[in-house]
Amino acid sequence: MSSSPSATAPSQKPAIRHDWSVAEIRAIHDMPLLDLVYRAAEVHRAHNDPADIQRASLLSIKTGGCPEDCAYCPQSAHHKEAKQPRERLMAVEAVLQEAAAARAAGAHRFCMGAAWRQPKDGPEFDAVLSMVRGVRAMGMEACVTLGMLSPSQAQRLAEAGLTAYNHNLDTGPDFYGDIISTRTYEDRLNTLANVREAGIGVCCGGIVGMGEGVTDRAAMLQVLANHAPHPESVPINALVAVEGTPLAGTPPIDPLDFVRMCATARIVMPKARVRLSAGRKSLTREAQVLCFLAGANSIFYGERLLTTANNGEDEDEALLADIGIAVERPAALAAAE
Ligand code: SAM
Ligand code: DTB
Ligand code: SF4
Repeated sequence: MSSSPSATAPSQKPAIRHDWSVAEIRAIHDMPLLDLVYRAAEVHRAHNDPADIQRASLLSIKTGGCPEDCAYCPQSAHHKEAKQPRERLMAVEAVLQEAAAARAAGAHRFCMGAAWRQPKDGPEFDAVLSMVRGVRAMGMEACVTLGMLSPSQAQRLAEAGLTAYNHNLDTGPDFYGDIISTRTYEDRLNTLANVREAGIGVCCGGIVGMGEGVTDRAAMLQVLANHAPHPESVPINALVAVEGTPLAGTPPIDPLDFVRMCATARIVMPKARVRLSAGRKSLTREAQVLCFLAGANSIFYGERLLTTANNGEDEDEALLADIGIAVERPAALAAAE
């Protein structure tokens, strides 16, 4: 095995650390790939059941017309060429129907995304609270991503039973300004602190393949891993380069670099759920299996992400079956509360 910082004896449970340097993380990331995957698998198996791969379904409950200017996002009102129409917030019943269908197909978690800079208090926020209560009543985990959140909004979501709030750092602090100008890294960290303070699980990760350097990727993982506690959930997205966004035409990342990112996230955050998120459609089955071996333990399940396509449920069920993981499809609920 190659030597690297903070190496652990194979049988020893690696310590959970919050004092990583960017250089240490980069050294792990850059290890020979087989050593990296082997080490990540060891950390994964010391802390988690490798057969526990969570399926999360996603729904865009309010699409398009977002005032933020995130360069990757087709929902930004700044990228008119992306032609994503602005829609209103979906009705609570329609959302709960989708949640029930996701549950029946075998989802464990239901994630709802809204293209807002921040939610407005009032009827729309109240409707989101009802959606959260409805999803929880079906026995699924509930996650929402609504933009920036005030402490009182976080508190109300916690009272509704929200399992986790997704708010990504997207990239490292030095590259961030190349991607978003309408809100700062500090704004994002404040929202994450409000979520944590309210007792909601933190879901926070980022995107690879936007033109950032490997050091930016390591720097993002450093910010995440130096939070105590670590985020419970870390989505790793590969850029989906959507026509009409400023990042259209960006060359796709090498799938092996995606594997490296999953493995490094697993090593520095041993217990977090590392989520194989956007961009999975461009990975082969074999690349996905390598990600699972390296510690990724969740997928988005269902043929749509928010506005872009995802792998079909049948395809994923077959992939999981082929690696020995059965998808249970629970009986439909009589009625959503
Ligand atoms: N508006 C909310 C926010 O940004 O906080 C929630 C929705 S936003 C679409 C959730 C995350 O999806 C983003 O932070 C980004 O990491 C990821 N994402 C969005 N568009 C993407 C794309 N084209 N490719 C990969 N990831 C993307
Ligand atoms: C996350 O990190 N990835 C998901 C979820 N959190 C909300 C969203 C991916 C969106 C991909 C582009 C789209 O479908 O619009
Ligand atoms: Fe808006 Fe979220 Fe898209 Fe940024 S990523 S433009 S905040 S919907």
